[in-house]
Amino acid sequence: MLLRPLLLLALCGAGSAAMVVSVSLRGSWRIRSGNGSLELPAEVPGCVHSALFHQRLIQDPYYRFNNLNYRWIALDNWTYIKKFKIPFDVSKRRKVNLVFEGVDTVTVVLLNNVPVGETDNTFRSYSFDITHVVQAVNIIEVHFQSPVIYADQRSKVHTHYSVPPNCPPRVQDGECHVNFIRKAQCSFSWDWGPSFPTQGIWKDVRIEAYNICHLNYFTFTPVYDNNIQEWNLEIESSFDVISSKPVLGQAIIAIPELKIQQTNSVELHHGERIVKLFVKIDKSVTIETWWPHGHGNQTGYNMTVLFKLDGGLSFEKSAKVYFRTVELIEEPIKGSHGLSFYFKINGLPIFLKGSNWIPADSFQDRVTSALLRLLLQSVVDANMNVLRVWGGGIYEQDAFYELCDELGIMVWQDFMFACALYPTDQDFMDSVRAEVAYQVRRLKSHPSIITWSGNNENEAALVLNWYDIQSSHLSTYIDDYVTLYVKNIRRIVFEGDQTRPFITSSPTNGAKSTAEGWLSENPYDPNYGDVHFYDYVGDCWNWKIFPKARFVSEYGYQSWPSFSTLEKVMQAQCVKTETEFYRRSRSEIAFGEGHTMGALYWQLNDIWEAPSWSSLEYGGKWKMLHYFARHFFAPLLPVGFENEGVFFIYGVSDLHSDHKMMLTVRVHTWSSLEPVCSETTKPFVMKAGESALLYDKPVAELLRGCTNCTRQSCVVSFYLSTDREPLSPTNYHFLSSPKEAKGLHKANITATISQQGDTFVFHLKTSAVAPFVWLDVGSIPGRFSDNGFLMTEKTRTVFFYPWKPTNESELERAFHVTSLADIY
Ligand code: BMA
Repeated sequence: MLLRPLLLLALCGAGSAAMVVSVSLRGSWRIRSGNGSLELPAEVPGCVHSALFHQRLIQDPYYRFNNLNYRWIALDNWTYIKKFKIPFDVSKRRKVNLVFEGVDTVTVVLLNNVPVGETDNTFRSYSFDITHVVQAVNIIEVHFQSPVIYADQRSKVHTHYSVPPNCPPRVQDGECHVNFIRKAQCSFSWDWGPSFPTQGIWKDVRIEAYNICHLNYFTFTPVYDNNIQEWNLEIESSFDVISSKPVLGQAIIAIPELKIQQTNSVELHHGERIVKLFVKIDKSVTIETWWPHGHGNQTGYNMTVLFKLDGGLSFEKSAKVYFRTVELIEEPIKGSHGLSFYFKINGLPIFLKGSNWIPADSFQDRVTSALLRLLLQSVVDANMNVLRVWGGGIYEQDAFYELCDELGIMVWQDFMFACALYPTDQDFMDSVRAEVAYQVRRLKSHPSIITWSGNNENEAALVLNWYDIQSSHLSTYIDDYVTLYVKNIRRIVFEGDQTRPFITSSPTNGAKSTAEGWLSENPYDPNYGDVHFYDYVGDCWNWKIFPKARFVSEYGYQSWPSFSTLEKVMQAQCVKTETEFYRRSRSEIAFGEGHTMGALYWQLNDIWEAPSWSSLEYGGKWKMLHYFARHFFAPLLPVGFENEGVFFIYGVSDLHSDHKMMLTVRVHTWSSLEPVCSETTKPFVMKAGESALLYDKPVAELLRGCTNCTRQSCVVSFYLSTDREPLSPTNYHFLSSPKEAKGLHKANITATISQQGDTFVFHLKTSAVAPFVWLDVGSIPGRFSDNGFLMTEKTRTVFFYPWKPTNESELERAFHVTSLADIY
């Protein structure tokens, strides 16, 4: 049976020969294994694994050890096949292209048995001229080569020197030489993810036919001219002009809310033509800028650009335009050697609070807009304002960046290179160049993206010699590094976009790395650039082990998903201690170190169900860490810690204005639900965008004032408030390890559940003080307003926000509560 393709007409006088016709080839295809023993239906966009699973030819690839059982899938060479009819007279079209928005990865494309193109890069689009091959009825075949075999072959032909690492650690059961293929680096396995080297047409595919000209791409960037303090808009469009005569017409740009209506004449000559349009926005027009979450609105303006060309041909593009500036400030700091490293958005220094994003699934066809919305909503719900799209995964789909724009999530966008050295052969570099130019063009109009970054940890890998390179060979690898990230990626980024900074690596020393030939001796220098910090040996409840760095773009601890509460305890508390240390270090220099302006823990999300560093489970359920993040990233936060027997509380404010408030400090005994003492400071002014010391008292003195309190029998809580309302979450400080707590009873915690609209109210009652109270409703999707908390009062109300319809009795049946004393 012939499949009926979807026909889309570009805006123009219908029936006109000028019109551009677009035929989607999405939907039903067939796939065939290398030797033809398997042939089955497959959806496009999609991948082979998903097709096999949907046809029940394999189990869920994530089940038990199926990553090993199904290794054969990636080792085979699959073919995607589709027979389709062209629903118009192709002979009347002078140019017909076959366009792939994304192919994963290495293929030869045949149309009617004629090779029409090849692909080798997941991260770019391809357009193949099929004018002389296309017929009324066609067969397209996309012959994939196993990515594992391809990578292996490429590494073998790279004979002059090796490009490490060869293989991932054995425990990961992964594949080798992923650095030789432009595909999600984590698809060959990572330390939190399985090896599923997918094959498939993972994005849209279509046929475009035209006679006169065709709009290849459309992109734009708002640019702020600092000298005259005026916004401009730079719009770039690329046309393929078939007509030998120049095509004349007009480009009409309209942004009604800004009262902009501008008409430019255009004249398109034969060939690939780039049209650049500039819109000067008059100073008298008030523009509301885009702000990160927690700092203001995400105002955007609807823009249409209409190209009205000769012969009734027209192209229209609509987009949302957002205005914001971003600067990366690296300047000397008084009292410290080194340079600052922080971002100013719209001129305001912003502390970046967030985490690192990895692909939400090994199989991208399972990542829906709804899932992205759920995960990204959880980002802002936890008071984060930034995500780093980590370089071992993928450049995310458009919906991801659109949601980040809408929700005010800043994006630190890595290029997709991670924890490896890379070849710089001509064809590898050609592929990378096309990838970078394409991605910059695709993504640069998003205000959410605040910086480009060349790679993940490759500066460190090279200079700290992770791969045991002989020193006599080092210069070759350094040359390759500079060729790839500086002479190519950086150059191409700046050709396409000068509105945001470019960092060569993460971690890096920034300007210092640049000055030292792009590779600093120690990219982890706390006085320059960003650092990554992992320490699984030291006591992570002790803030003294953490680096007082300018910016910490990765740090974290592992935990199990749902089934083990104990691990979650550890992970949440460790990341809390570390993040609070970074936030309180924002305004101070101690022994030359400090002015920390970013804390992005590793990692936000999971690619499958496994123990990992994530705060969200696969599917989006909040771990205890994510509930903690909501508190430790709160805009106004009191942070408590001890130094040399003295208890300190700092206030941290991310607010834009000064506020008058008070600090209340309470001491509770583990054995009673009444605080044993409480003190409230005089009102003081918490300065905007600062951290400041609010309170200090020797612990002995604090305890002396509270009857019978010892470090083991008591715990401290504290919060900021006006005389009417609390302004911050209630934070707490353990005076000894909770496992040494004296007087801590097993708490009997009960809940009555009622419904209020879409929300469920949990009225909790406890018989005793309970640390780390963990409420669980099993597999009912949703999140609580708070969880993992210290319950020092008899009752507490917590809300449950379901993500799917549920009811009281279902929740009652699933409800389970634990606290620390249930585990120890
Ligand atoms: C970081 C990341 C990843 C890794 C994580 C945990 O450095 O860049 O490579 O998954 O550590 O080990």
